[in-house]
Amino acid sequence: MNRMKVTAVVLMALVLIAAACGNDDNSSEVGNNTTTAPQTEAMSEDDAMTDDDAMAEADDTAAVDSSDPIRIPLHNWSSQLVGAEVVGGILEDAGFSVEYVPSDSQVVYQSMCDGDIELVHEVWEGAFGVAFQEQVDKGCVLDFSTHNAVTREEWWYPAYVEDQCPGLPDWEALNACASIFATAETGDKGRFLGGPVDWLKGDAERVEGLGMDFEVVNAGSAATLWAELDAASVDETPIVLFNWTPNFIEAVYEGDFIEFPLFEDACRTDPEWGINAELTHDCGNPADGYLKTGVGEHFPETWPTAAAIVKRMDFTNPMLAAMAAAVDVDGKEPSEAATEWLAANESLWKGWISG
Ligand code: TMO
Repeated sequence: MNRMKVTAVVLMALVLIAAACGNDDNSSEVGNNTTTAPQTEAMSEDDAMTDDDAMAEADDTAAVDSSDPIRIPLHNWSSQLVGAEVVGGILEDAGFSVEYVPSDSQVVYQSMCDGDIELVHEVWEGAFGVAFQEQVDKGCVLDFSTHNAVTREEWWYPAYVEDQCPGLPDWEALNACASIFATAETGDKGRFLGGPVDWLKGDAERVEGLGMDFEVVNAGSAATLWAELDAASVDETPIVLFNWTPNFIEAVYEGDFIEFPLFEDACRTDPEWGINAELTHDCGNPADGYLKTGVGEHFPETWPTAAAIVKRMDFTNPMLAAMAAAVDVDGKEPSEAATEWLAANESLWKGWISG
């Protein structure tokens, strides 16, 4: 809305200037800033304000950002789906158009590098740190901002499993009772129910690196994880599955993350690091991981105002947990949850727009 008003005012100004210049082609350039010369150059020719200078200046202030839609990925967990439409809703309020693109949550970093996606507002260190950093190191993706939220993504069990497997949350205690997690599918190995394959590549490597008697079975969707947890909880069937925080889970189930050997970056890359000198991944995921916003290098170049707004966006643990709960507990559609979040937090995000 704001932008429409701004555009109208600028259009008026351009019409006046164009009339003065005797050139009525200029109004077509509103919203399209590819041709504007830097203002300093225009001014350096002559101290006096010429009509040409005025036109250049009007263009500078009128049309810095591209009018193309800003492409935001949609992934396969609830806080992200809600947050994507929150980010999009804020940008729309500021006058930009957005497009939502269902995306694989690992491949998206390559897509940003290729200039096909503008931003990822939930870069979780545990799941995506490696894929993200690879593109940041290339220079085509920017490590743009770090949210207030602190994240953890890890093997997790509901509290009743503690009685069935003494010594939890220690990973060696878990491994010692692997057989109680065995199913027809996993034979004499314990079954670890992992997330969809695009979230994490490291579980099977960890089982190997730590020599665990477990087999990783990947759920097809987040909904499968929660359905299995729900079903297991009814009769207290042993279960260990992938979970994370912030999430809706902590408001609904008691339970804990498994404590693996503490994460260090080298654990993922240096076989000699850790208790297994021959293999990587002999450690847990980061226990206090970051949540970042990553953007394609092209984004602040093409949409500088929008990028400045995105940079000010800052999500906390309670915000993300509530976005997830709106969908997974209250059964709302992500767009409905996003609309409600925007209505309830207007002064916060208006501040992100105005700076
Ligand atoms: C990226 N995730 C929060 C699903 O672990």
